[in-house]
Amino acid sequence: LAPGTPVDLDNCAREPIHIPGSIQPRGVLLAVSEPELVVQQVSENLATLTGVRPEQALGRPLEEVLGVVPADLVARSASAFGDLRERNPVELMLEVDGTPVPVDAILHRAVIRPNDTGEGVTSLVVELEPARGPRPFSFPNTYQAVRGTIGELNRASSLEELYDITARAVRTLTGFDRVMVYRYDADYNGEVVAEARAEHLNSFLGLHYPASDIPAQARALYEKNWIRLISDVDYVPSRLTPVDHPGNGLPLDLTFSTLRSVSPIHLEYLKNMGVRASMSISLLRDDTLWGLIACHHYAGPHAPPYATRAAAEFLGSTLSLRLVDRAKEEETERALQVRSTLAWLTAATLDEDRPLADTLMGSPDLLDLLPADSVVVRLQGHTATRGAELPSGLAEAVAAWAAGRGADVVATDALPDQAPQLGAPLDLACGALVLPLPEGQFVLWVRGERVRQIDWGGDPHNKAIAEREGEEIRLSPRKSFDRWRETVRGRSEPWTGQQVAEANELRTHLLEALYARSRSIVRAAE
Ligand code: BLA
Repeated sequence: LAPGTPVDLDNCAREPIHIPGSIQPRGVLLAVSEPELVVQQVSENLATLTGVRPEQALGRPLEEVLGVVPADLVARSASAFGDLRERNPVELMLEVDGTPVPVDAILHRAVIRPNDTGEGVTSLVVELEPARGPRPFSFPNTYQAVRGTIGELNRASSLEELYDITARAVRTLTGFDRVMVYRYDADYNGEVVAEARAEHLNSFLGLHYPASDIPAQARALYEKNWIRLISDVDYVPSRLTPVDHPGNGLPLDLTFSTLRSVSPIHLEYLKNMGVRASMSISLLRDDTLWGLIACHHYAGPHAPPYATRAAAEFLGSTLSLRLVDRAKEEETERALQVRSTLAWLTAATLDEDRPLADTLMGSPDLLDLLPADSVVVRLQGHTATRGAELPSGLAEAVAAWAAGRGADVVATDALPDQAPQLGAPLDLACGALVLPLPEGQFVLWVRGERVRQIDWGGDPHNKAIAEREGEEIRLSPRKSFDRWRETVRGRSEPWTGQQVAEANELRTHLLEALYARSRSIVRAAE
């Protein structure tokens, strides 16, 4: 965004976050040509870690910056077969002013000029971070912890359990104050579905956030690069010099960089939340983002070493795989449950001595078939209700509206919007699924608005944020929740295609039952 452009939700998604032209200064970056390994671009803070100033490095061989042995290690890692990322981190020992300095080198290739295969001319990007944690990195340190968690994930029997195990394990591994599993709905609004946190923190569990909190271009980037760390939100970005890559005259693509400087809008957001360091890991289903593991640190900066981050990322992908399996299992279980309920109800409707309304509202009833806040049936002159009581006449009015639409099944999650004349109360009937039947008969399920009230003001930490909001701070969790509520005002939990299909099946059986009964009435009269 051009300087001075006011930030709003429209231009937010247009910020090109993959080419910020700068990095976070917890490390330094060098882009080098291959195979010569001549330095083409560096971050301005190069000397802080290597003791070599940018102007001494540019156009020079990498070994003049890192030393012969480290440069050779980089060269050998870069030319080895397979995925570069698998070799990361490359452990180097630099010598700066006569002192040995251990650093982690994280390597990847950035495409400078693509060809038909998408590869073309690349530049080797070498990111150096001061080594933290035990050296050499050994599997017992990190891998054992991860292995235990994988076992737990394999034994877990519900989605909730999977989320919880992951949140706890990532927190143990990385030491963040708060670790959340954040799950998207179909519109990319998010909900915190699991949380592991330090005791003194208030809970974010169950909180909702609007899709705009993580704009589309950020989601697209997170589908490619599965982890990002903002180790200190108060950092001063270090510019790349020259700012454009000499190979193409364009800003270096930092999609796969680990030090990429993040969006200033997002930094403001985190500061408003009281967050000092943030990390997030992508959770994918069929290559599409379905959620994130989001980590916060409050008291100060936080920078787990690269190997730990890689282990956390690995847990994220394992969770993703398990979740896909588990979600399918739950779908299957639910489908079986519904089938047996449907079979039972259909069998029961054959008992022609019993009014259909009574049968459908027995046990199991229509709420077992389809989760909703209430269900109303009007059949053979009988009306019956389960769940929350609706204002008198409302069910009939909604059914008449639905009948007028001429469809076999009418499903909406925005009734107040689509039929404002009905005056349906938000808390009771924002969503309706109707089976219009002959002669004013019907089956109607309704769902209330899916807003959950959250008491942000009750907590001292959030109160401070709320007070600052009074002075026109735009982005914060509370405002964020308000915005989510705006986007979902007057909406219920949507009806799934599966649920609509199941309701339709019930309709077919009901029509048959009604027909059979009318014939037996005719027979009896004869
Ligand atoms: C990025 N927004 C993000 C990220 C998260 C969130 C997790 C990924 C970066 C990171 O790991 O910190 C949002 N973080 C949350 C949410 C919770 C949380 C919802 O902890 C809930 C507990 N953000 C806005 C608005 C804009 C915006 C209004 O709220 C734009 C106007 C932008 N968010 C924004 C951008 C990024 C982002 C641009 C990308 C940051 C980057 O990777 O450069």
